[in-house]
Amino acid sequence: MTRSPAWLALATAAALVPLTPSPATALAVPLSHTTVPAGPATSPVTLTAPAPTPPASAKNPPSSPPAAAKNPPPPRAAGAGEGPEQIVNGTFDTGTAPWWSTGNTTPEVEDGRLCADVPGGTVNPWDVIIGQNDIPLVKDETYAFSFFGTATPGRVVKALVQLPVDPYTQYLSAGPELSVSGNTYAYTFTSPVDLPGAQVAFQLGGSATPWRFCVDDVSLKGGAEPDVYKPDTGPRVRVNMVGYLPSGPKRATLVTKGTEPVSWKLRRGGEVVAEGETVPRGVDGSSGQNVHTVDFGSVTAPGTGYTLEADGETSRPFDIGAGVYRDLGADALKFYYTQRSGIEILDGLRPGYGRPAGHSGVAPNRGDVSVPCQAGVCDYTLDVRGGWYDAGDHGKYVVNGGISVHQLMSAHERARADGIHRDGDLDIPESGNGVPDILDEARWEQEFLLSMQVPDDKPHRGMAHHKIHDAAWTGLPLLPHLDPQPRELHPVSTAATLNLAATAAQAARLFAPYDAAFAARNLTAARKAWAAAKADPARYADPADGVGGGAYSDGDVSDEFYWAAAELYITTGEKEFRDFVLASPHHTADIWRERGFDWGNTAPLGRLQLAAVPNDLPDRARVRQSVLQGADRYLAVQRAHPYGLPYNPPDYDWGSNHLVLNNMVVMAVAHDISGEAKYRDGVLEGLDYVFGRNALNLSYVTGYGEVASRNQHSRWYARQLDPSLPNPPRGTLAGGPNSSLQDPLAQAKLRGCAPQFCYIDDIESWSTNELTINWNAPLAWVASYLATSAAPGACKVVYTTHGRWPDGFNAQVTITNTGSEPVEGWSLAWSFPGGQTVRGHWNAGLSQDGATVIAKNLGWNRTIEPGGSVTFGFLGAGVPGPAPRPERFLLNGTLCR
Ligand code: 9MR
Repeated sequence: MTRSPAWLALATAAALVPLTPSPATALAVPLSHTTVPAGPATSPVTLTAPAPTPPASAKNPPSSPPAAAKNPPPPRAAGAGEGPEQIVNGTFDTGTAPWWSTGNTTPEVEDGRLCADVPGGTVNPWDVIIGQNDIPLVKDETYAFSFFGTATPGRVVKALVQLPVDPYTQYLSAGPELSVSGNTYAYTFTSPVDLPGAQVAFQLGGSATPWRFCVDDVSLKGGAEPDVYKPDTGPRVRVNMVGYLPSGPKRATLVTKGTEPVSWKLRRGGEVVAEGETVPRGVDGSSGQNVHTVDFGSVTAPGTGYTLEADGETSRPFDIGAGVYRDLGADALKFYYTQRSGIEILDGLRPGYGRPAGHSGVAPNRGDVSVPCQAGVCDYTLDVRGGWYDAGDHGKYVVNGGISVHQLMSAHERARADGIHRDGDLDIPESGNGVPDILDEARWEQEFLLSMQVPDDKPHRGMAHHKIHDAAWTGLPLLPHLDPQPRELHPVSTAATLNLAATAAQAARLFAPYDAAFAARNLTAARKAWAAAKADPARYADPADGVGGGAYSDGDVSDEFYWAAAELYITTGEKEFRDFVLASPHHTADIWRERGFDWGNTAPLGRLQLAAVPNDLPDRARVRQSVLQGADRYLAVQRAHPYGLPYNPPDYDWGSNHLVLNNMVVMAVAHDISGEAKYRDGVLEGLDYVFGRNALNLSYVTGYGEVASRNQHSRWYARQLDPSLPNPPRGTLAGGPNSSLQDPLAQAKLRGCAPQFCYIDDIESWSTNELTINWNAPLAWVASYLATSAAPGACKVVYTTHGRWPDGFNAQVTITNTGSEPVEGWSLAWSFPGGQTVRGHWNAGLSQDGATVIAKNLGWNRTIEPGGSVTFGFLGAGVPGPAPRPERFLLNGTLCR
């Protein structure tokens, strides 16, 4: 459950602050000897000894300027607007002087820019440098530093303004990720020292392979105002820009200085349809804003173009309608196809997103058909092609893949009787194969997870490799098939092994009706993984293994054990797994963290599954009750929050949007269990935050709402960097506010942000604005829940198993009409939790498709009068394993409780 620190913080390299300062000093050669009054023209001249800077050096400025300081510049007033340019020849109009470089690269002017071939095979950023010295800095003055840079292929570099001698104190340290097409980067900093001879340096080393760097318009201007980033937050009335369900809560938030109630008006087409007074809520800690709330829940009339007015401001328009989320489920799921590795993405299926297969053994790719381990880790290669790319990088990680594929399968398992996930609904290559597309999509990942399991004849057999990714980080943009990096398998871990056990056990039961062999393969893999994890229960991924891919380390896997045991128990009903579940501390502990659950906190997955999926656990009633307790906690947080957020830690986590959504998953399961409307309302109000009722007035889902995230960090949806590439597809969730600001852009723009403001829709902000498979998964789950969460019908179903024998059973079903109107021409749907199938039947016609059964009246019993019932029965066949009663029944499409 513990986390590694940052993936890229380790990587970006390695970094803003070198962890192991090297004493090595690079030789620097002047680019133009005319300006350097030293040494014979043939021998390199050392101008400076560029080297790393120790951490936090800016706090320890040198006590006196270096002796070389001869002509300190005249002091200037701080903040005096645009100050004078301090860089000499930053536009390279007059050649390369006075820029210098280390001896291992030879900059030249090309098309008006300074360009240089950067050698491969260096280790540290400071092994290759291009710089300029003798730049005066004035204490307390704020400077604006900017440049245009490109890297071919893309690379992270270091851009520094620093002391040119030991201890190389950095006054500005940025780690921009340069792309092939190039970008302008701008930063501000305030100098903590008076220093006549500072250095501007581009540290370019640390790459295994050679690349080309170009830079232009390098500028350092003194006296600039500090760069205060002010997002455009539009009108101060914040609503769900996508809309509100007629049957759901309808709240909005007003940002205002006022502390007294003000009047609000809801308008449609110029007409006032409702009005009232706001409720002052004081200063909200998550935004730092003084806010009021508006409740217009009494309005239920469907319509488009509603606006809400208060305090002289008019909200962005929104709809009220039963269909406002109609496409959300499919859009959130379609995201996975374009994340696929190892297969061509067909433009015909995703116009604008077509691309060749990534990492399928075609140069310049160097994977994933026969991937070796990192040096010293194993002596074999694995074919691990396929799966989904985790995020905006090309890595594939078992722990993150695990929770993602689990949530997709769970969305389907929950709603099989509802029939909302169908074959053909996602436009994927497998559409039309008779299997619901959501399962086909899940299988794409599950096959990859299976391939990460260590073969039987190798050490650590049965365990899963933690991850496979590039040997070094790549820059943006970079389409998957163009990634030239070597790919490596990383060591096995208990966490990855348990993710495999859990998802394979789940896949075994979900694929059984469609592909018995695949189901059996999964069950075998799950059992093997479980045994391997039990035998090696504390093999943790190294938190420092974050170069070229995320670390995803987790030093407590007792929760992964619990989740895997729960899935294995549900699938097999076996005592070993039941006993493990019952003995696990996670089975009874309060596991409902306010911060939500995620790949590193998986106990809630086990608990939710045991509560939601039919099984014979002896304390299942208590387990179900515990979900309501968790949901009540999130409801309480939400009620206290003036933006209606069921998540309110003092600092927001990486990927906070999916943590918000996962808290909503708990509420949704509580609603399924109890039928209490307050839980569904909680889910709906949580969505308001995601779709614009927030401090930034922004929808975090691409294509949803008038103003929405669209520049999520990705190497292939990189339109912000290369107009020939697309933005992320509609239905892509941005990670969202992250108080830790791990990336340089966020650090430059968002410093000091209140939690909700720690977000920027910029492709460079990988710590606030990435997209991932595990973030879209709860969005897809919640959308799928919404499509099946309408108020229950006036009916009750009693399903009784009268007899069970080794390969069969006899069941009777009674439907009671608890309403006041007759039910005409009824049909009843359910799905079998185990591998049950219908054989003979009486008093109703039964048909089965996959696990789902539909029972239809026989004409003579087509009417169920108010208060009346019908009873029918059937003979069923079972497969080995548990065959619990189905629990979810839909009568003519509405749920019976
Ligand atoms: O989402 C991950 C977050 O929970 C971790 O705290 C963070 C540091 O390990 O890593 C995040 O995951 C990133 C991964 O390491 C690499 N691919 C992109 C992921 C999302 O930013």
